[in-house]
Amino acid sequence: NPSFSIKSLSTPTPSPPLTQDSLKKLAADKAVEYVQSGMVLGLGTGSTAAFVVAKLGELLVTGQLTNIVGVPTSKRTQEQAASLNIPLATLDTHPSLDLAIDGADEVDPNLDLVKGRGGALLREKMVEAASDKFVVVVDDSKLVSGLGGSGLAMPVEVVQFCWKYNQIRLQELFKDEGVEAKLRLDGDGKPYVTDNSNYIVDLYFKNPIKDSAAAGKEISALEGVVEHGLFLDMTTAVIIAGKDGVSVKSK
Ligand code: ABF
Repeated sequence: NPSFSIKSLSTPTPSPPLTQDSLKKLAADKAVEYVQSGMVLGLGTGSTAAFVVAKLGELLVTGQLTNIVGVPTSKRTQEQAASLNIPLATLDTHPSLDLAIDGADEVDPNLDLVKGRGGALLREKMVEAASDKFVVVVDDSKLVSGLGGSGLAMPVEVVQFCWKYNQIRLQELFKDEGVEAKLRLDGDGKPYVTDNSNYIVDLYFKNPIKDSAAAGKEISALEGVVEHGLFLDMTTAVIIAGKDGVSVKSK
């Protein structure tokens, strides 16, 4: 199995054309090399993490992996893993995990992350914080020079009670940065409801967040905020698939 002390390595990828899905699968296949029989695993959410879960299912069928237990980070992942007969558990029964593997929305040069555009940030953060190692799988479109710099959402999960009050307070918190705070809606135009029955207020930054640690603390200090999508100092390694191959970065 690969060592986490490897700083960076590249392996050639097969030709020809790599779609974004094939890049995600390449990253997922590499990440699964870190999995050993008997491990308790955090199972991520999103299209890249779904390739990881699918591969784990395959390895169980062929007998190349045995005796693994997965702790899913969303109902979606729970359903996928159950359909592949991956034994499942929760943090209540397995409060310490060996390894979590999950996707991300943004990865900065410090290997800090924005996560949660898929809506699963709370369970992802709980499971990944409980894991000894946390491996992130992305295609290279997720790399940013600073978090919040993609112009896309940085999610904040809030309780439904007086969500608008928190939307206003979040916008106020970052008024100097000109942040827009918007309630996330589902496909029917109704508020998006998380697996934990909360709402999500998405923050849109105009520029990368200057001090993401301070921003995270300030957001968490608001009563009624459940969790935010800044995943700081949590990453063990990031597996990045791009047209030139798969690289592994660790701190
Ligand atoms: C999860 O899925 C989330 O934290 C992140 O929002 C999203 C990434 O999805 P994808 O792999 O489909 O881009 O990892």
